[in-house]
Amino acid sequence: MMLGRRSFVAGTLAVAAGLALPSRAVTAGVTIRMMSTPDGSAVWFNPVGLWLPPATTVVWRNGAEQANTHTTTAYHPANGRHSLRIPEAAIPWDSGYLLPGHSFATTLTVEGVYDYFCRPHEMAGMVGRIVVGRPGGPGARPFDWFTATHPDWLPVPLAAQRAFPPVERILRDKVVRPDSGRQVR
Ligand SMILES: [Cu+2]
Repeated sequence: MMLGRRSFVAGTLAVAAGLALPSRAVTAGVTIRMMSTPDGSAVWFNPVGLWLPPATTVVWRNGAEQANTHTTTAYHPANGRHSLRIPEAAIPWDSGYLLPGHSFATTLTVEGVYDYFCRPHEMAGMVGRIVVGRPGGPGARPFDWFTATHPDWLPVPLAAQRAFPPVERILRDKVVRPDSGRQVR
């Protein structure tokens, strides 16, 4: 299972590199680190908010020095009936469990707001937000936008809601680091 995931990541990066030709530019990748305190009492993505131009490859990395297992999982009904918080036309991703030393990559091409979470740590507020190009789509709507039309979807937990940086701050700062106390690494 892990071997397959590494192969997928390698394949994704190879495709991205192959597309990085003058006629079909793909912006070089950025890395989001999956972090935790050694005892797992605090968990976070760094950066937690990010603005990117379309067609940027994003790599989530769980460092080899880390002690916990994480995922990067798009808010999308295909991922365990979570509510939709990425653009309708975007392909949802789910890294599966990443042990320390493992990474996952995907390329975001559709403009809009992308909210994602870590499966084991969503309730602890381990979530992140990426704005690709101009903000818009379900991720730019209030957290309860779907309750009347899709009552079977799962709401975003309150701790996770509080952890997302506002879209306006991401547009202003481009890179949003976690709050103080989570910046030690
Ligand atoms: Cu996690």
